Amino acid sequence: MKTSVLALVIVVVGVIGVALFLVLPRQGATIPTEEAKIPTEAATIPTINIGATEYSFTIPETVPGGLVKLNFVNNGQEDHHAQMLRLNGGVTFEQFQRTFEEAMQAVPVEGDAAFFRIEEIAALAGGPPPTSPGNANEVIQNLEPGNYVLLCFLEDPEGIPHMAKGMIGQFIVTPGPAVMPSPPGAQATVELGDFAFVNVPDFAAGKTILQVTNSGSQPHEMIVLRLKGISADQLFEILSAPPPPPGEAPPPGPPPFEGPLPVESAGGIQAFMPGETAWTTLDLSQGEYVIVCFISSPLHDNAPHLTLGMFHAFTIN
Ligand SMILES: [Cu+2]
Repeated sequence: MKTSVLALVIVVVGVIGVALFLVLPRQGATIPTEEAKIPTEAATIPTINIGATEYSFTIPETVPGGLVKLNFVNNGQEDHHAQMLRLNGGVTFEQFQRTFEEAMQAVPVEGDAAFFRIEEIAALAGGPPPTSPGNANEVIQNLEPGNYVLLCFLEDPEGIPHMAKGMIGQFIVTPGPAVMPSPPGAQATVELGDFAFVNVPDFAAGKTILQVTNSGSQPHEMIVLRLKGISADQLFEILSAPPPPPGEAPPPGPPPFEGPLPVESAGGIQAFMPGETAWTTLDLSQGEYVIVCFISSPLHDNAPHLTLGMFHAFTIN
């Protein structure tokens, strides 16, 4: 998704600015300039730039709380994403780092379940979705103040998750402005439920600001993938195959497919908590797509949500 919604936001902010200008009482030249400026500034959602490459993030040390637009640019050679986590109150970056390293060491023995210990000290807090090299994605989120980390779970060609190669970022969210900017105007909405994508709109080609609400009781995500020479049924079969036991390589051939999955990252938003709403800009063209939630459910033997119903195929003509 190379293009941005900046132009639209400028238009929206402009419209709000004009509306406020029309609605606010005018007192001629007696209004001090500072006061007159406040409504326009409060209506702007600040943009935070996040960069990704092999294997690190760039992000400002501090980010203002409240509604922010996260503009994620992949400057690398591999796909990257930025799953954000908000550390529980009192948890330091050092404590997170220690827990994270212990979890990574436990993966060969415990498998993906080792990551649940990270969730004991942090909450999944959304973030930009998988993004292919040279491309960008935008999400708008309401950030609570606190200590945050970014993780890239995507794997290198050897199957090692990027976060194990140092792809961890950190930032602090400071208290938000007294007057919140207005939420972005969405053209479509979708809900993430237990365990289904609910009220999925008819996606159209071109740009759509999609409002995404987690109406379930578990964290969920919405990852959009474009299919390249594979059917949705075939992809489902591959993704829902049980993973090999921890520490074991996948069984040798005959493969359904070898090498990287024949899919392309097409936007979405990383996992966030129940009751929260966020926005993501989709820019889709003609083709076959699926929406997937890869989060696993501790209540269902760690089965990925995609096997419980969070796998939705659609076509754009
Ligand atoms: Cu889910």
